Amino acid sequence: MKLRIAIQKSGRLHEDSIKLLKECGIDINNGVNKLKTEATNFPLEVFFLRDDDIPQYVEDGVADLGIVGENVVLEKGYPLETVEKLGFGKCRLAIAVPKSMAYNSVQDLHGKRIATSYPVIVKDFLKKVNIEAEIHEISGSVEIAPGIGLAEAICDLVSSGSTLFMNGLKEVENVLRSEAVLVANSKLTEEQKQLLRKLVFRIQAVKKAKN
Ligand code: PRT
Ligand code: ZN
Repeated sequence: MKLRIAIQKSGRLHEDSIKLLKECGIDINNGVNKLKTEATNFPLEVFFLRDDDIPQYVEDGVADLGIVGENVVLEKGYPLETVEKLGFGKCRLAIAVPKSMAYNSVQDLHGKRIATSYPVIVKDFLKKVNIEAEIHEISGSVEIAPGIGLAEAICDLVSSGSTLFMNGLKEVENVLRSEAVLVANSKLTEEQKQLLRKLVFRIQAVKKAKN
């Protein structure tokens, strides 16, 4: 019996995900350009996927575990179990508007068009603050939307803030704080759960050693 874990194939979470497994004493081959690999000293199979696909693979039980940003987990909305926060991939999902726009409160978003790759989370946020705005879903380069007249505001991931700054935007609402998390399929067998506990125990030890 093995646990199957899905991690990002390439991108911001790839390196840190591999590093975490290594720090847990799990030896795997670095898998760029590979679909999957096996750990040599732990019953773990590693799948390399696009981050957006990870929640569904875990939900479908093709993988038992996944490492992915909370932002993606929430947007997809599957009933996965968040087992552990991992302390990397930290960012926030924020609403930003052109620097020149007068902005006093969330009321100023009323009737505006908001461009985002996170329509579900943004819709939820707008409902919570009781604002009616139009959501324009776009899949990339969200920050250029106000400049080309597609929207008056955007909602996108921010870490340093330099992308917003370079595009003449200012951050006005924090919608979500996010970091990479370990998620699990909600129907693991007892045997799988036991292995998962072993893995989580090691992850917690790695985290403790860093504090
Ligand atoms: O190919 P694949 O689909 O797997 O990757 P991807 O391109 O969809 O995702 P990727 O690798 O960019 O990000 C993976 C995860 O990293 C995200 O889902 C977040 O959980 C996390 N993360 C942390 C970030 C950022 N920080 C981040 N800054 N993801 C994206 N960004 C982008 C943001 O969208 C914006 O374009 O970086 C830009 C802003 O950065 P600053 O530093 O200029 O503010
Ligand atoms: Zn992606």
